[in-house]
Amino acid sequence: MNTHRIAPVLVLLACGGSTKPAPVAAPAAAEEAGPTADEAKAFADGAEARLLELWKGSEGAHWTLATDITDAHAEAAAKADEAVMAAMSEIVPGAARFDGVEGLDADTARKLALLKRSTTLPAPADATKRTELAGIMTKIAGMYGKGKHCTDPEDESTCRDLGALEKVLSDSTDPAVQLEAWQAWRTVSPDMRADYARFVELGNEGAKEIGYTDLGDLWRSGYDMPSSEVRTEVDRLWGQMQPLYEQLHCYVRAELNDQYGDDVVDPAGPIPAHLLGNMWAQDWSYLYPQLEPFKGHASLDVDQALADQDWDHIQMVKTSEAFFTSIGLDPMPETFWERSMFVKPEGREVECHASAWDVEWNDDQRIKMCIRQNYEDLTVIHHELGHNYYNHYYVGLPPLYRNGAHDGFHEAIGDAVVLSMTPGYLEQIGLAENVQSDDKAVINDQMQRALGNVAFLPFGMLVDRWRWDVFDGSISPEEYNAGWWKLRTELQGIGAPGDRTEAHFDPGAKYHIPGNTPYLRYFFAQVLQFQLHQAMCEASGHEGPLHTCSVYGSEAAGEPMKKLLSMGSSKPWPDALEAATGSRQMDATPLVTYFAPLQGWLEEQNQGRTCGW
Ligand code: X8Z
Ligand code: ZN
Repeated sequence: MNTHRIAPVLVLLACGGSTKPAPVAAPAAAEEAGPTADEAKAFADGAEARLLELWKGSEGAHWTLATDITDAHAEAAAKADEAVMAAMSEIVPGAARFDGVEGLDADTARKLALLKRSTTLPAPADATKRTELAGIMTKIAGMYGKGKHCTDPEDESTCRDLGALEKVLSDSTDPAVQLEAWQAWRTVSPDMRADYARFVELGNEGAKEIGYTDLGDLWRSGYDMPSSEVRTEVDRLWGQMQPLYEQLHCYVRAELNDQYGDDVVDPAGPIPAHLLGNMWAQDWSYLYPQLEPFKGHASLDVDQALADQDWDHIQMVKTSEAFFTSIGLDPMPETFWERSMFVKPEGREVECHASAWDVEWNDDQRIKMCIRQNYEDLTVIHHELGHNYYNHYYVGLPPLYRNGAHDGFHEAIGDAVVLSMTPGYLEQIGLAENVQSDDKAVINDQMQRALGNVAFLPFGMLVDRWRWDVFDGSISPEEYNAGWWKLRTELQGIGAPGDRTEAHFDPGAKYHIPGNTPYLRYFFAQVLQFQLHQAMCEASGHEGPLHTCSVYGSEAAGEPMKKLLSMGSSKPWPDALEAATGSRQMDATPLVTYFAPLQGWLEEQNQGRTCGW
């Protein structure tokens, strides 16, 4: 299980390669004399081979479950997870026995380090607790996947699932109707609360057993820097971008206040969470028609174009793939087209949250989505293919290296391509016409993008801020919801609509919480995608401002991308970032530079307004 599938309940790594299981413990004789470098190498290679088999089993079981949620499939997935966790309980302490051994070759040293941080959920060594933990995880993930709200629980026809409720939020402009849908989705999560608290206990116990202070400490240890420095790194990057976010927030709030009045939107307070067009207020793009800076001026309506030309899901995926091949990357394997789940099937429950997989660990690329005919899903397809391309280009590496340079890189690949979907590109592929490039068109275009990328930033940060606090006990189970809303308000400037109490469990209504997928990756990915875009633009010979660049059709632009992808996690991430971009640091300058025209425009609009909340 790995970062290329986005439901990594247990393990951060992608896998494949050698298949021979090997003993995991260092030989007893070695202990007396002190373990040697050769023994360390044998251990790392053996652990890798053993994990490969287990990961394959788990990946297959999870694919089956996610595409057909049944009790039997949940049980099989839980069993597969249990087997991975049992092996991890041996492997991680086994790897730690080689700490300080001298003369390790670079690969063995790297693999041992990766082994120690290669799980997102270590179980306690106690087998009963392990079974309990695996059961809880498949149970709450299933509650999310099957979640629906029924006005009459006896009558299926009164039920609405997440997709239906999201559509109300994005399409309606009636706050009462939106609020009702927002609240309805949050009826799926209160029942997860007790299980979630138990998961925290067991996960922390497992993390402590393998040498971490808690689960959050383990998650923060995945960035080739001391885990204690990750918070500072996040703060540094957020500091670069915060002024831009605050300007956007200020403008959006003022516009919504104009539209709905003081009773609905406090002109000086947080924006109520149900008004932003997205179930989690993490992406505000659906508000674009209401917020368009220069109304009717050269705006793009890709949703309309997709509908008018009746693009089906295959055309949408083919078009996304064609972008990647245009920059010199390989086509997806034939099996991708045969084995993927592109649309929501009839007659069975599936997990619609989009994900990308290499189920058999041998370039068995697949995506699982419930594709809708709209621009949002066109971008999500690119996002998922970015995962598939990573999987594809590192498939020849040893199993432990089949992963992103860090998890944020895996999330950034497809999104970097989306930055090249400029109005000019959309015109080239027939989804826009009469595109203009004057200042007003630029501001319109930037507004549309900022409502996605910039609005997302504090959300990308806060999901794991909440979990870190939950894992280290600063937020107790009695304060789960209050802690969530405190962060939402402080960081995002988004407020709870109506009374949210501890009878609710609003974090559980976000996929990655019951799915136990770390979220900081998406924050880092926002920063990295602009760095990568900039590097690809430079490689393509682009001249002019960053926001005018599309690398579509430039094989030269594919080179830095391929370099990054084919390194996997074989080297610390600064090496991979340097190979692709020349920089060894995550840096939000390209993002801020990209949005400079919009930021200037927002500052003018917001003059005389009190910003902040
Ligand atoms: O979960 C995802 C992807 C799969 S890795 C669809 N994303 C986050 C989310 O939906 O919350 C992409 C953006 C952030
Ligand atoms: Zn992703």
